[in-house]
Amino acid sequence: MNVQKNLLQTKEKKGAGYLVLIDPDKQPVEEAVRLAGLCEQGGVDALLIGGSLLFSHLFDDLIKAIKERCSLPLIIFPGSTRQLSPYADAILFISLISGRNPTHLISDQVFAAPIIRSMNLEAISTAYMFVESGNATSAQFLSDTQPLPRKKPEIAMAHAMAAEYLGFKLIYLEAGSGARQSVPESMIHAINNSCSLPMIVGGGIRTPEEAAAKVQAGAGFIVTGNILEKHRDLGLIQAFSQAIHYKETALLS
Ligand code: 1GP
Repeated sequence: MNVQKNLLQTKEKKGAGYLVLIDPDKQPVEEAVRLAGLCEQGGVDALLIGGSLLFSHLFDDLIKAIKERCSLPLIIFPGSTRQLSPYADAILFISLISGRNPTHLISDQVFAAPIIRSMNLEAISTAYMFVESGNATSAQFLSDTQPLPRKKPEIAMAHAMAAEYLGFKLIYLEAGSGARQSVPESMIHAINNSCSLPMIVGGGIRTPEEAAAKVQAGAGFIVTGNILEKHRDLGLIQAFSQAIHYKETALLS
């Protein structure tokens, strides 16, 4: 399976794609497997696995257990170079381009690349940008970088244009897990008008309406994490899927 191609086809067909983040530190393996099953039933398009920290030593076990019970594409969303596994389908190969910390711009990638090659994992080149979100998120603290100011979309736009010229395949606009304020629609809109790369948007998205607003502004993919850890509810997952898959929803109604 070519995961990147699969994601782009999903976006084409459904209008936008729905990704759910499963953080290995936030739940025991059995709970994560159950959540993955609900996601599959509820119309989610792919799962992201990863977290800012990794306390759990069961990363491989978790991925294997989910793979056994769920057929959704499993994509590693690595918080560090320790989050690699040959059992996943792909990895977001991210460079934190909103920051100026060389470790996360290129150094981590140099250490990870040979291992990813030996694991035969599909690497999806992703320009990762933190956006100011009203509170200090773990990812910002741990990466020792400053987020993009939320009221200055032109700075975010310039980063997105640079990402396109540098050859990245995706942009990930991140407010941070548990963010008080999600990425503003005005910023998504500005980037969408100035750059042709598909955009993943996540962090602090708590309702299907909020997800729909991001899609309307130009997000190609929406990520939710925390909200489903709190409410492991099939109805909520379905509501997110319908809000995000606007083309499919329009056809069905
Ligand atoms: C983090 O965007 C994801 O990268 C998910 O954020 O947990 O706030 O939904 P939440």
